[in-house]
Amino acid sequence: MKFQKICVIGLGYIGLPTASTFAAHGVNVLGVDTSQHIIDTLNKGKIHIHEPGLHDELKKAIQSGNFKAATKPEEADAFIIAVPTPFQENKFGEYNGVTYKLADMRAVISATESIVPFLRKGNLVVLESTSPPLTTVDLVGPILARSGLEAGRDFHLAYSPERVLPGQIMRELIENARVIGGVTPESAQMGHDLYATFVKGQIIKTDATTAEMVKLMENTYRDVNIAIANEFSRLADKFGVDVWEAISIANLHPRVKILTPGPGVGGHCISVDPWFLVESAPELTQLIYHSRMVNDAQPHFVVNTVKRALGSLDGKRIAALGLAYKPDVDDLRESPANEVVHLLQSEGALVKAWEPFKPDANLVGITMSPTLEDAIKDADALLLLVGHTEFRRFNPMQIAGKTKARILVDTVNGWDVEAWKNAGFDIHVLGVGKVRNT
Ligand code: SAJ
Repeated sequence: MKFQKICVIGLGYIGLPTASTFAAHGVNVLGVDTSQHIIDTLNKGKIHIHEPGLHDELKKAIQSGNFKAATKPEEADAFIIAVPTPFQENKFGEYNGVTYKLADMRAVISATESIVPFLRKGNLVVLESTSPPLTTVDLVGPILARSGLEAGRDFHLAYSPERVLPGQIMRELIENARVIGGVTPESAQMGHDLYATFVKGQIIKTDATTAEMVKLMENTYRDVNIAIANEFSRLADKFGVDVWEAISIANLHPRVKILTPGPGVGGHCISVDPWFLVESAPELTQLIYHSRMVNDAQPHFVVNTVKRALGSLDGKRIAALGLAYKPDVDDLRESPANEVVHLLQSEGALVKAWEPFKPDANLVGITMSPTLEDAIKDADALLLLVGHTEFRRFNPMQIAGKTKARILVDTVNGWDVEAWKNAGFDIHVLGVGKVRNT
């Protein structure tokens, strides 16, 4: 095997599944993370994130002796960088009066720097972190050159974006098509050979900057399409139309596939990545910018819907069901639900949040309930913010016995209106301009 030992730097939602999958396929993997807590947790065979199938894969990898975790890299045949690229907190770009967010590349920079002392001739370095165009060539390559070795001549350098869907990562890592962009065709080939260890989907070779663009285009395409669904929900509300019904009819057209409206777009990918294109070329990205604005404003539309259901929010007790950024995941990053809770509170509402995937989450300014019962008992309204399967499966009669609330606001079309109505609830669904239960 060409790749007997690899280092995976960054053991989060992407790095850890990737490291575990390589180890399960016979590669000796050193997982690297700057957090000693994460390293200790993993070396004990425990896990710090929730992803179906990951814990089992990791346990297998540890038992086989193929996986260990440490805070520093070692010499290896290949290095994979899978660290986060969030926004900068306090710095923004500006173009023609428009303010835009900027990528914080510090983790990519320090992960790359950590490889420099261990880089050897013939090695492969792959960046997986979603990054602005030209990062591989203009940022990673020059840092690695501090080793005295040149990318494309002495070692191989490639960009290969992860494209897996949280909640289905373990399956999609293996089955999805994978793009490998090399700084040279040889680098792309080496990347191909590395991922062929486990990828069953097509592996497409291209150059590094194209691969970076592909990743950003995919997530931006989704963001723009969710924005139009969210805008349709506001129009439907205005015109007394049920957006869910209208979308399902429109989608019968063979060339139309409208996505789903909701409380907004969250997570660490779709709500972040389009900004990397805006940052790179603000003069060319009006549609992308405005789609971000539409999605970021959707929590305000949720609050208006809640206000219509409850009248004034002042002093009203609201049980917010779900804080994750999407159904059946424990990831609360950039969650629109979080923003909704803050907006409701700013209008005087008393909100208790229940998140079954992270009941003990510590979020500034948000009161978490330890149980569902605690969240809903004294509520004036229940607000469904995430379509977790367990929420969708609620038995309306049972819930009616556990809460004094008789008003529901459903932002994800997750509940059967008739069933809840029969249990005595008045239900308001986001993007439904007429009250559906009349
Ligand atoms: N959402 C909607 N309506 C929809 C679909 C999603 O409001 O119709 C919302 C979700 O509730 C969530 C956000 O958008 O708040 C993003 O969710 P998602 O399921 O669309 O995507 P992510 O962020 O979990 O994963 C995306 C995926 N990209 C694409 O589908 C193009 C995944 O394949 C990528 O690997 C991942 O980003 C990533 O890591 O970049």
